Amino acid sequence: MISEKPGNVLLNLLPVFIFLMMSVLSCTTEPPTPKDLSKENLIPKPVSLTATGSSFRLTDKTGIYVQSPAAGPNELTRIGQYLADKLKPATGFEMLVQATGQAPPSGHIYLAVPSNDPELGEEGYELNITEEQVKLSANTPAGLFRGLQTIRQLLPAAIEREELQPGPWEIATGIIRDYPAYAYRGSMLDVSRHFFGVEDVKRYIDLIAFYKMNAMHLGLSNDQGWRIEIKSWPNLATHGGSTEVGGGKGGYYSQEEYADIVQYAQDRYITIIPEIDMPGHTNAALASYPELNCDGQAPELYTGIKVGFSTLCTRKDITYQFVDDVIRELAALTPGPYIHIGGDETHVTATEDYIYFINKVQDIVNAHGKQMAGWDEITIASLKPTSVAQFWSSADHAKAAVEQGAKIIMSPATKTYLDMQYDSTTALGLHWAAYVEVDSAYIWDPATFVDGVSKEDILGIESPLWSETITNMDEIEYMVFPRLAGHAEIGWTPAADRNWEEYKVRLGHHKARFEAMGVDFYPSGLVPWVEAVSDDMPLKD
Ligand code: IFG
Repeated sequence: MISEKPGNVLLNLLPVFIFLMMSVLSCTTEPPTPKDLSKENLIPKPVSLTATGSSFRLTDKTGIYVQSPAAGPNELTRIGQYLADKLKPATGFEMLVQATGQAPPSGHIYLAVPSNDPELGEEGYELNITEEQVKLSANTPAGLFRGLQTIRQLLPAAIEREELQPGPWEIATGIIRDYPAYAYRGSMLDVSRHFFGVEDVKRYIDLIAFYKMNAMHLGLSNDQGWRIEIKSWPNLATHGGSTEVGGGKGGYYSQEEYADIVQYAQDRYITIIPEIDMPGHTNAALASYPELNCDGQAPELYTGIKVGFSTLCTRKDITYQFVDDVIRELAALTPGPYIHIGGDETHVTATEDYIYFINKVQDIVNAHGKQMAGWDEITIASLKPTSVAQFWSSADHAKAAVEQGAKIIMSPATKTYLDMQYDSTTALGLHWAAYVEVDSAYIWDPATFVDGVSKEDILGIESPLWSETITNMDEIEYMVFPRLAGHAEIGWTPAADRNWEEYKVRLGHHKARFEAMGVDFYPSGLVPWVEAVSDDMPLKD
């Protein structure tokens, strides 16, 4: 809105002035600013970093070259375009992305695969920054994508803002070699207790991608809601998805919407793991089809927050027709290797019926080409080594997984449950497991958390957000951040390199990044938060 008052004329000219200043800066022959790469506040902390003291400056002349034998758009140029799109709003630079068969001219960003560097593995990368070039190399496109997040964090926090910023846009020079400690680093969003639309899920995916996570577990069904269209059992979504905790309107994803979420995650090298919780936590399904109930009576829809009161009828044939149809349709929509079948809190299912059920469902999941995942109770059944147990509460169950050769995802409720209140004053969340402040969420090591479970038994770490008390994106962000940044570091950075006193200082510098990304984070009193510096401040418009 152009204001009329003369005093504001200057204000309205400010963006023009900035653009002119930037243009002068960008073609300035000013010597590179000295910068110390070792002073940057990267999360997760990289495995190794060598600083060389100078800086590379992005200008409106900087392009993105992608080493690629094939000219024209391909997966690698798409990754380059992702970076160009991320950098444009704040810098105003239209960065040209082009494929090249040989080393590009100096002054540009260069993305190169394969680098045939075994130490980097599947997701590692090397970032070699000089005054003339930013070269990011990796063995795979996923490794490049992880390295892009480091480039974002090496630029001033203002790079994350949606409106033009003054810059300058300088990246400290040096070499970073980096790769994750665990293959699985994820978060879980419970979209059943309260339903969250596609845009919220996509934002959640963007935020965990920024911290190099690679797995997004979606809690698609529970007592209070069924959230995914199943064409062979349509009432599951239309009736079972028609409400939520507190009696709101609920909702569900059509199969097209679910496929859109899967693609969005895949474009960020994040695997979607869908969960259909069973045989417990099934009131929404039972309310949708009377024939699924042992007594043939469909219960009312449930909008409270009790757990453990429902079960599928584990000795009825139709139950396994239902499971097979659901898994078949879901597997066809899910490129990732896992289908999570829940299995938790089955307080009204007899143990022998539970074991019978889990063993049959494991066969059904495998028959549809997927590996079964489930909460740690599933370990009382006969797990195949391809199945994965998600440890949340029982050390005995975790050890039983090891005995059966099944891998473990570590999600101890006392450390990773993002619905746990920070302390007794937190307005949102629960505290049945513990109050989990930011330090407590960080100060633990998955490899030593359960006696008898070692690093080799662990696939990785996941932080679940249960949504009994969470109703919108701001509330999600308040409970997830900043604790998830610490979980991402636990999944990526070797335990020997992790220390709360050092980490909290780096985290303090992410306030400006949270603010730039519009994340409604919890400003814990335990973290020395740092105000955004001048080049991070938004322009007064
Ligand atoms: N436990 C239940 C969740 C949720 C949680 C809330 C598991 C595996 C308590 N099951 O955690 O459904 O209600 O903190």
